[in-house]
Amino acid sequence: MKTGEVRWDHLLYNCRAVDPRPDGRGYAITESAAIGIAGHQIVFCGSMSELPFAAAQCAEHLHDLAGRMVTPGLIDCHTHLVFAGNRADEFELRLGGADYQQIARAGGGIASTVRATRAASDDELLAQSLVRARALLDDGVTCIEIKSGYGLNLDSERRMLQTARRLAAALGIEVQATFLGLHALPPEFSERRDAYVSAVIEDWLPALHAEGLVDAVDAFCEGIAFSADEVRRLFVKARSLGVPVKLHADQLSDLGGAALCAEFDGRSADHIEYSGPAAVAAMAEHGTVAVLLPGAFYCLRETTLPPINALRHAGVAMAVSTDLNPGTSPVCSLRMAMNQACTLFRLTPAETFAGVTIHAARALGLADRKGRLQCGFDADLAIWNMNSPAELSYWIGAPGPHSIWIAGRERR
Ligand code: DI6
Ligand code: FE
Repeated sequence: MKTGEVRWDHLLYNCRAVDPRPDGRGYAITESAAIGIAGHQIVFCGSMSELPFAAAQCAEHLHDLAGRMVTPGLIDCHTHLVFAGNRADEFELRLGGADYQQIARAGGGIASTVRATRAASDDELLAQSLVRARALLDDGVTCIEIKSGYGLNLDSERRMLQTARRLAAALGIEVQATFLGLHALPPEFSERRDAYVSAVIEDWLPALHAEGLVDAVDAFCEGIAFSADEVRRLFVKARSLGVPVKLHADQLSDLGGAALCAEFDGRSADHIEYSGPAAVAAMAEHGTVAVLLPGAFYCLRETTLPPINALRHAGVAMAVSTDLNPGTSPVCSLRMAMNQACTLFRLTPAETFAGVTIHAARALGLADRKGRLQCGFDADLAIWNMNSPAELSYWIGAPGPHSIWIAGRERR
């Protein structure tokens, strides 16, 4: 390459680059840093003094970041943000003394969001969901996972997954769509439980997978939802189709869900408040990420903590996510979940930062190209008016990032 030749599309310089460390111990910080972007990728990340040419000759577009902090774009690896309506009425009932499981058994809960979601038109569903997705982006998020599970019939589950794809296109971000057919038993199957489970496993999953709508499979393994045996059948089918699995596991009770998920080399076991030592050992052995969802813990006033110390000592990667959903976690801010992870679960801010970057990427199978500021990774960045990465977890309701970059393009 000759001196003076323009090589990259963008050079961001005069910044503090903060990368997570996989062990969650501190941060990898580069002062006076520069980040080169070509196409959708990071092609340089290091000290300005290591640039191959004078800054002006490195790239077509130069961006002086005036000392701001740059992190990988945040990743929200567990959301249910596609749905219609909301459940503020149940919030009031719970404050009046009803509990989540009682409301669910009385036909409220997930079933009430299913009614609203089925009734919404495609465009209404997209419009209502876009508001929530935009709120996440405004908070520094550049990659989102979205689950189905409020359709609970083939057509409405398909519409939810298609809405996730339309959201990705509308926002220009990467969205992973997860099929969560085994979320709740829909009313029309209330007397035919086995028929529902079989329809999801034998018919809907293969059909939606064949349509290219399924990036992963999830289920709600719980007393008020589906048993470990039913989930096992689902996972066997998913494996035969080559679809990765993950699980809502051990959230309200210990049905052995996290261990089951690990047994199937699950990408993540999520919630895990009631998981025991065997589950932690299985997750460590199989490299299954623990996705911690403190928003649901907070909203349900749960008191049983996930086994954080055991996970830490076993070296299980811990991700942090919003669980954004209308029932148990109407949390539209990943930084709020970061704060809750520190305050409620006693994660360190450095662990929490790793939990929304490198480990969240791993929970989505994207660890080779998202969640880090490294050459060859996607140019998904968040630029903050902050000095220290601990501020990401510390502030509550503070202004969002100065700007974000997604796939090499600046937003906002
Ligand atoms: N666990 C949860 O916390 C959400 N789904 C799940 O499987 C709750 C979903 C809802 O109440 O709408
Ligand atoms: Fe969830």
